Amino acid sequence: MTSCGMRLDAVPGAVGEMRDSSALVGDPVALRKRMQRDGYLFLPGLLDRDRVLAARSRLTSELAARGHIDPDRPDEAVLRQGSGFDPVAFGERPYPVDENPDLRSVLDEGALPDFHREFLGGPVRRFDRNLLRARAGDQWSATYPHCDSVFMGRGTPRVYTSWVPLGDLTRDMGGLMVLEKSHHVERIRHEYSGRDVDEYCANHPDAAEWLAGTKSWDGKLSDDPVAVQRSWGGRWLGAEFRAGDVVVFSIHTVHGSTDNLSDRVRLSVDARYQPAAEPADERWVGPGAAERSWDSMRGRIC
Ligand SMILES: O=C(O)CCC(=O)C(=O)O
Repeated sequence: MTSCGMRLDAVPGAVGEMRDSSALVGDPVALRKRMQRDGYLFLPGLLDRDRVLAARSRLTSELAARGHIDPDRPDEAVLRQGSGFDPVAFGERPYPVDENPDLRSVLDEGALPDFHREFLGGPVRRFDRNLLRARAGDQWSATYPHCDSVFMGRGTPRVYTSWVPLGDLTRDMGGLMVLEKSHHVERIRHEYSGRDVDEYCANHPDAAEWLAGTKSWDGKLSDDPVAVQRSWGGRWLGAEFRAGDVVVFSIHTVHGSTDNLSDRVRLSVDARYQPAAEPADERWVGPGAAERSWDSMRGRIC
């Protein structure tokens, strides 16, 4: 098991399996208690598998049309070497969900919004900005450790991410990993999670560079997942994910992903839900939410 090119399981006890919480669906009190304790809920088979696969199909067709995957086996999404595939340009972008009706249906109808309504105890709002991830190749095979709080912490803290694998992921394809009980680590919460990717120190000499966009922070907790586990304890937890599974986690849960060591493209989407009546981070909702803009930069006295 590697992430960002580093072996996570070199130290005994450093990795483990996510706990299956699907038996708790229908019992919101138990779900909240489990979230409070673990910082995530792994819900295998919660979603309509056929819908998830149909949503995937649209993306693999796009990849095939652009010549990035083997056209004879588009379902497998086997990467064509030298095809110029750029996982960041294709994935890692706000995804226009409306252009993929099956994905829209997964996110807005049935089990997923029902789950969030039950879990949050009332009407929910899905963020308008949803991220597609395509992970493949050496350089972009994983996501570095971070918390979502630094990206979307300007509204209610009751924002929950749903990470949805678009397809069956064998172990060598990697997938989401969460750091066990990291949402309880006070220092992460107060030092790292207190920051915001669009904030700069207005009284520092480099303020103009932040405003011009020549200086920025990418929200990383660290680019070394092994050091993160050693420093903060807990295990990196993962699973072998299938289409139809979902992992829900809090904005204070440290997470990232394991490397995709296979020859196939790993596709997933992350969508966020919060109580409809609570304040929402303006960068993620409403018109223009899809494009992150420097207008959202905020200066503070540091
Ligand atoms: O899919 C991944 O590589 C990581 C996903 C992630 O970081 C997120 O959902 O916030």
